[in-house]
Amino acid sequence: MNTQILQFLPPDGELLRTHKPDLTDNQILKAYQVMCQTRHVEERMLTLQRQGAISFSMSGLGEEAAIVGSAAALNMEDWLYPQYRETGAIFWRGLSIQDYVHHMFGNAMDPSLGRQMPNHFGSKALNVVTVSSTVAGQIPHAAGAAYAMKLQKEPTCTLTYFGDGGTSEGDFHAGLNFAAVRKCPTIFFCRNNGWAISTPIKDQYAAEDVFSKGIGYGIHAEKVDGNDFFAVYHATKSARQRAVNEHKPTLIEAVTYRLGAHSTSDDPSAYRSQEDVEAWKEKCPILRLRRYLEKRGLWDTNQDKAFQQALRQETDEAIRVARDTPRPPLEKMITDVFETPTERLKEELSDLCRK
Ligand SMILES: Cc1ncc(C[n+]2csc(CCOP(=O)(O)OP(=O)(O)O)c2C)c(N)n1
Repeated sequence: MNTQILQFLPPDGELLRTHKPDLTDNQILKAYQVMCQTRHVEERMLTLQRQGAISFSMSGLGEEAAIVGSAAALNMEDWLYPQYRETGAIFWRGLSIQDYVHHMFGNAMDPSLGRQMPNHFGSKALNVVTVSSTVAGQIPHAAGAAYAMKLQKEPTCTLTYFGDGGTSEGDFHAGLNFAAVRKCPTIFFCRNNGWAISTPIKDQYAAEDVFSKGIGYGIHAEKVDGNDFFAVYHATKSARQRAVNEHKPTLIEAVTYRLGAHSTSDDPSAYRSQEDVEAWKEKCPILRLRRYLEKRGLWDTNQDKAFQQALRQETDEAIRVARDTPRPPLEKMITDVFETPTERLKEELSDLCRK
């Protein structure tokens, strides 16, 4: 068992000389831009929640390399089963800022018509299965869908995201065991960000790490620096090949840190020290990739300023449009649940409409 953590890009942005990324410069630039877009949009959502414009938000602050690096290593035909923190993955696949903001407002342009909480995104067109709040529930779904892909001889795989907290759920163990025994083309991607709301990893599991649990199930498993875009990309790309060519699942543990609160309903100052947070800020995945791009002459301060400015404008406009978009009609609350709404549901709706 290799307990080494895979790292190619240290915080100074000097890529290991022996590592040759299997990516074009344009793909690396796109990844950087998607990571910046994710951070900017999620920060704006937090502000909107504080203003009372949206009800709730969560972010992948500090985890952008783990999220975008893994999404970038897949093909568009592969399916993603996110947890809720993976806005960057759906942005990588092409969801527009406008569509994301409509969803966060839960307005008439939100595909789930406001019936889901914000951050419960998904897209049929982009093969991203809608987020559901139940921690780890997506893990067996991803294993099962991958099994179906294998039976149908599709050259695709599934990737499911979850946090360190998710590994304590029965669904994690059921999903890994099923995938190992049935040889499912699945990638289990754990964002080990140190916390499950206020529970630190030392109270979450007694093992040294998460990836070793995969070994116990007979699954190829490895641990990567989750703030290193190249390490995450490389591990996920190899996992994809193993999944599609050999029908073997992989567990990847991406070691990172949740820099923000768990959600807008949380205050982390009640349970963790600011020093830890500051120490992890030094390892910022976005800054690290930007240093790399600058060293290679692929990006500079002026380009960054112009890019951030355009990002602000696009987000401002998306927010303006989402604010002006009407709410979904009330009766939509009871559609898409049963083929024909039950009498009880109709009664409840008419009570609501009278109020
Ligand atoms: C089955 C279940 N139990 C509890 C919760 C409440 N809950 C929501 S998120 C969360 C923490 C999850 O932590 P982790 O899996 O580490 O992911 P992270 O939020 O750190 O990304 C909990 C306990 C839930 N949604 N579902």
